[in-house]
Amino acid sequence: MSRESSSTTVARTRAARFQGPFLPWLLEKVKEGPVHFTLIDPDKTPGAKAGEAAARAEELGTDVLLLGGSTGITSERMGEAARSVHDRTSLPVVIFPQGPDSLTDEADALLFMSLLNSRDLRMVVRAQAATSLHVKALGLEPVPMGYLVVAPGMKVGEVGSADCLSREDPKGAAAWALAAEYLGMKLVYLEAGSGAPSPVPASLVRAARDVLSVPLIVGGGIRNAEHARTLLKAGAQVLVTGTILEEGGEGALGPILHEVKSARARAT
Ligand code: 1GP
Repeated sequence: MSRESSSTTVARTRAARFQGPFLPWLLEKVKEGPVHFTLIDPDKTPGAKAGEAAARAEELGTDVLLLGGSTGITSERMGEAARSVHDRTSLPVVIFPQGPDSLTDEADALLFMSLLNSRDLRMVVRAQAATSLHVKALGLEPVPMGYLVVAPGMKVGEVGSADCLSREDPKGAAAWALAAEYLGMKLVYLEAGSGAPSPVPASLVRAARDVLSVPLIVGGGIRNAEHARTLLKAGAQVLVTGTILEEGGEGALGPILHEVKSARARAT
């Protein structure tokens, strides 16, 4: 079903749909303070469950719904999840891709990312070349993003053959982040890996933020308000959490979002 006909059918029941484009919206929003993205894995939280999880996250105050995971996502699964999130929320829905097979025109945008510190050229640029014409045909908004995996890297570090950035080398992290910006990336993401025992160290976040002009996204292992506070203080402009909501942890997501909103209120 086309986007138009599907949205007409359900217009009376769904919340007002986000009107893109996504990147200019995000850049404006980040100017006014930090924001929060919730990551939902359509493999672990499929179909209507994705919409339910997104609605809970929206109620708590998240700003953007990312759909993605490291393995097992087809474009059909991605499409079902994106539709159900659109049905239940008015949040932007953005694909955080595992690869070329997980794309759908039901989303508002795609993080068109390069895992810059991978040893595998497929992760750096070859998969992107294999996918670009398909992205265009789908009419998906591509958002150029430099993706940098920090130790321990978890599953994405493994699947992505990453030479993980050292947790003890802030200058190294700054150099990679700035290289991403100089290559034209509109966003830079420091990723410790989903389920990481602790988030990206504040020293790396601070060093990267000091040299960047584009927004800095930080994710992986953020579990509580203290983590959020520390990363926001170090200069993270977008915090990403996934696991806590997946594990039914609204109790933990609430305080994290409280930190993000407080930092936002202080910034304006
Ligand atoms: C993964 O950074 C995100 O890409 C989310 O990590 O699941 O640890 O919150 P968590």
